[in-house]
Amino acid sequence: MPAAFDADQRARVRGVQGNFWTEYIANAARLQFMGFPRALALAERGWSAEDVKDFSHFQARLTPHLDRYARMKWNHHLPALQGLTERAVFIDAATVDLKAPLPDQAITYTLDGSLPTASSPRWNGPLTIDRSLTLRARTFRKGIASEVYEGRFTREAPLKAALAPDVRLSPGLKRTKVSQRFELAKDVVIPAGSPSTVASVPAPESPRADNYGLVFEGHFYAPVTGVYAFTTHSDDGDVFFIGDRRVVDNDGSHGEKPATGQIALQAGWHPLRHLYRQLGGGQALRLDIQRPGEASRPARAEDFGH
Ligand SMILES: [Ca+2]
Repeated sequence: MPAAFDADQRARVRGVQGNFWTEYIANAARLQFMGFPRALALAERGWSAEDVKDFSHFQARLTPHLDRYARMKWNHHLPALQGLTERAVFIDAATVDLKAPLPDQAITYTLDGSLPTASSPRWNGPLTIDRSLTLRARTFRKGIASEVYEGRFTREAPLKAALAPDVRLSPGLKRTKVSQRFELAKDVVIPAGSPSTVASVPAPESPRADNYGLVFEGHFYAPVTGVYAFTTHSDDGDVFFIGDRRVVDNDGSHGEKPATGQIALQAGWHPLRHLYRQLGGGQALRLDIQRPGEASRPARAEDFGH
């Protein structure tokens, strides 16, 4: 129940309802897949007290329903495969450990890009990958097949650093604003003689403005050799470069949304260029950094030098 409803409005709510729009649903099997067990989740919500939200308890009660669907030969969504990321960059080798939530949910996989079937090789424990490839996997349970999951693994030699790790630079990035409407963030160019300032981290104009571009330039500090992940959140779009490589492409006209890219870097300083473009309406620009073996966190001035 929406928190904004007062007692009178709450008293008028009769129940919950789920709707299907089927213009992109090609057949009955797909309709069943989209509806089950989603319909159970809707019922769970409708019949539960407002403060009761226990997903693990719901999951435990789900299995007999999935068994019933399978007996009736109703297609349905199987609990999601775990352990596969869509894109992974690695230097020497990557280890993948896939898990299916239910004990009798079998996993099959292929490494040549072909569609996994029930007779494809069975997954039995962690797999070490030492070359670039596409891993596709699927789960099977009581005659029902899951959708196909795909992970692209890319082996990369770490990019050589432009400056050694012990070089001292001032924290932050050089920031240049261009008051002009650009079609895309990648089109933002700085007119000759434009003044620049220093920003600790990439961020939009304050207060909010319309029709401008920002360019952040400097170096990124990689404390160790390894794979780094960069996530940008932007409205409208942005593109993030390390050296010549476009690591994150979050360009276009859109509301705030994230995009992530990975790159293998040698320890040291790497040239960085981050382009942002705002048209109108809302605006946002944030950068998160994940160093090798660490959790992703917001960028800090010490991550950069200029
Ligand atoms: Ca906008």
